[in-house]
Amino acid sequence: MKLYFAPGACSLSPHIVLRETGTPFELEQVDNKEKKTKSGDDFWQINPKGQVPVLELDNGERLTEGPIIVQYIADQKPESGLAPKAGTMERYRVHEWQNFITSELHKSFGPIFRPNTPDAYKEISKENIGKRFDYLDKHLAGRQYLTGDKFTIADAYLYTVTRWLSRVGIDVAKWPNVKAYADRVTARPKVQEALKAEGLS
Ligand SMILES: N[C@@H](CCC(=O)N[C@@H](CS)C(=O)NCC(=O)O)C(=O)O
Repeated sequence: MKLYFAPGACSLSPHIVLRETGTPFELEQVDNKEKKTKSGDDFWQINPKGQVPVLELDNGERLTEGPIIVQYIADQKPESGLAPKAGTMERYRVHEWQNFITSELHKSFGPIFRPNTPDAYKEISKENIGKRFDYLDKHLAGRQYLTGDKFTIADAYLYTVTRWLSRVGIDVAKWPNVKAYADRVTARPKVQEALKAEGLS
């Protein structure tokens, strides 16, 4: 498999899941501004949506959309426990988190990163993000990970977007349980490997 990624972008989530599941893979870095891969390919040809992550399977088929890619990876290695068995309530809990992260967090960061977004809109987005992290801070009290004691694909995603707080000038220390959670995830050996491979540590 090959993962197309941009350092620190949402592709960090499937990158972590590939490592946590012990899946063999290659990385291909994408310049998201120029839409070129490091090997010089036109990224629009690889993903007409022009976005990372893309997972290229060994048969050449390509899968996009981070929350789906991580399910695919985890389902190839059910023994890794990164995603509960399909059809169980535990699995729907993980989906519930994935949907929350993608719709309520991930896409609220986008406009703040864009230089042409009016400042007033950026402030509203930051306020909304703050409210979501207020909720997460309460939820994470007394929990190791989002759904309990086990790290799942939803944690790889939440961790990835939590890292963006500092990029938009929000101090994660405002939410002590989120901060402890982020430190806990950062300390995982496979997460360390992923950060290092993306040049983030
Ligand atoms: N719906 C997509 C969104 C992916 C996405 O937002 N990717 C960002 C990086 S975090 C990107 O590549 N942005 C570049 C662009 O839109 O031009 C998913 O969940 O995978």
